[in-house]
Amino acid sequence: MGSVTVRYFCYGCLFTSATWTVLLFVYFNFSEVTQPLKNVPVKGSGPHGPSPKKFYPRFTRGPSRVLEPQFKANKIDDVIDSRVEDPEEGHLKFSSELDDLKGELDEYVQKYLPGKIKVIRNTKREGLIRGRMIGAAHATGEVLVFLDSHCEVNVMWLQPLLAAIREDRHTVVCPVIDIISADTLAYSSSPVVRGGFNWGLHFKWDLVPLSELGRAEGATAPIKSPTMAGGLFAMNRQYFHELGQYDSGMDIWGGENLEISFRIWMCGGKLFIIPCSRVGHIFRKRRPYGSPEGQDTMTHNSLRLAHVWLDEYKEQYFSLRPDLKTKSYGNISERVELRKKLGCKSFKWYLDNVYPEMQISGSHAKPQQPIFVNRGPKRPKVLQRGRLYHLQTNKCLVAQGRPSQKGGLVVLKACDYSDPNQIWIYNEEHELVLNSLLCLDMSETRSSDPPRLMKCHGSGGSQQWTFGKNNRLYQVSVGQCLRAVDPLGQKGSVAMAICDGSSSQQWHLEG
Ligand SMILES: *[C@@H]1O[C@H](CO)[C@@H](O)[C@H](O)[C@H]1NC(C)=O
Ligand SMILES: [Mn+2]
Repeated sequence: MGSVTVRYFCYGCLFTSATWTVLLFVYFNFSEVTQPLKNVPVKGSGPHGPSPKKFYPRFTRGPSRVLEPQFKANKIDDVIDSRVEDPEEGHLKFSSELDDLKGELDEYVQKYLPGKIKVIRNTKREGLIRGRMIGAAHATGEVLVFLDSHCEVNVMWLQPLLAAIREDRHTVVCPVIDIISADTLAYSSSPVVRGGFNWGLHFKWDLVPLSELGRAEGATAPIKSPTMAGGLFAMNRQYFHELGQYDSGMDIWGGENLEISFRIWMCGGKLFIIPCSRVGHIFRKRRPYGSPEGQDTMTHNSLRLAHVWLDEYKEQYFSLRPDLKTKSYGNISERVELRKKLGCKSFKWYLDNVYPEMQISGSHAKPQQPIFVNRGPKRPKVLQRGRLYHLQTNKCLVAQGRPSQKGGLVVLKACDYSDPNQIWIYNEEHELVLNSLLCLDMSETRSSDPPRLMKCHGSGGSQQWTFGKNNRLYQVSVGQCLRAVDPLGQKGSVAMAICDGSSSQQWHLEG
């Protein structure tokens, strides 16, 4: 079964925009043929030499159950959380589209994957969290692979994941999540980043610390990741159950990815991103579905996880969201019990050992934590200096007001080659510093805001930018690219957007 099958299946699911799909793959037998990865740059082919070639074990089920050779890959259990449409909300047409899909999906599965795929439909909307638990309950294979519905797997994506799990069954693994454009479905590679979070309990991407990269295996080594993005991962099925699956008190969407990440690390497991495994994913511009009665399920879920897992550090969350201190979050006694039963470590242990980069304020602050200390006495080395030129509009990125004004916006204006206020410095910390004064900064808690000029804090995250393929300017913590909002207009506004390689997202730092 090739990625084509998965692709059309996934497109089908995506088409409804209202279903969450969990695909549980159980693969029995694989070839070891290596194929070039679609559209993925060969990492490590630069100054460090070519990547070492990796070989993966054959995954067979052992002598008790030998499969015919033509039976390549195979069994997909699948769960669809079909949304219950409310005619009063005007979804009637939508609902009929969904019914069409149901028929088509069933037909497709019967025709092309007979006996290999199980479609399980929920009778009411459960949301992705309970949806996955229901799927896992039906699965029979050794490994669960969860993929969002809007994914397309790359070649040789699964073996690297399975190999890591085979080595240690308490290892949970994520592929590198490549980008599929929501508009054109074009596939492009992502930089290798890892998962973090901020005290608003939002997931964010971080650059991988150098200490994680310099191993013998080089670019192919698993990357320890403090958190996972949530939609794509694989783990041993029994381990998933032992570890307490998900918190069934969480609703629909949000926060479950941090909850399971903390639980994995704190309760004796490990979480890795496997750079040799690549899966494309459509980063949607917005979530195409709401929650029942419009509740803020992200907040409800985050509150639950804060009360179960964060110990004294939940104050960090509440200091950002004081309104939530007294908000109810349902009954968490089962999850607290689970934490005890599994003998999990403290959140302090997690912060010290898994995510020491996390900034902590207030009474739990680490001793030497003033924000500039981690930069050390020396200034970061300048890598490049020049104007930040926008190719499509022929304009330069400059401060809207004075370049020394903290919190000021940046806009596109006519380039002036004699104006020092248009000169950016790009340094080894991946900061973009305008006129040697302020850093281009992306709010981590309000990622819909445009970037602003802020005091350089030297702790990465919101101020880390990388230049990548197609001249894109990538913001690490929000995982998005800088673009001109209205390239033909006069205002010159810029904003962050899903990276799609379009001309509005092309930049050049020129000296
Ligand atoms: C919370 O749930 C547990 C079992 O899951 C139950 O024993 C307990 O009574 C519940 N507490 C409240 C306040 O409802
Ligand atoms: Mn997704």
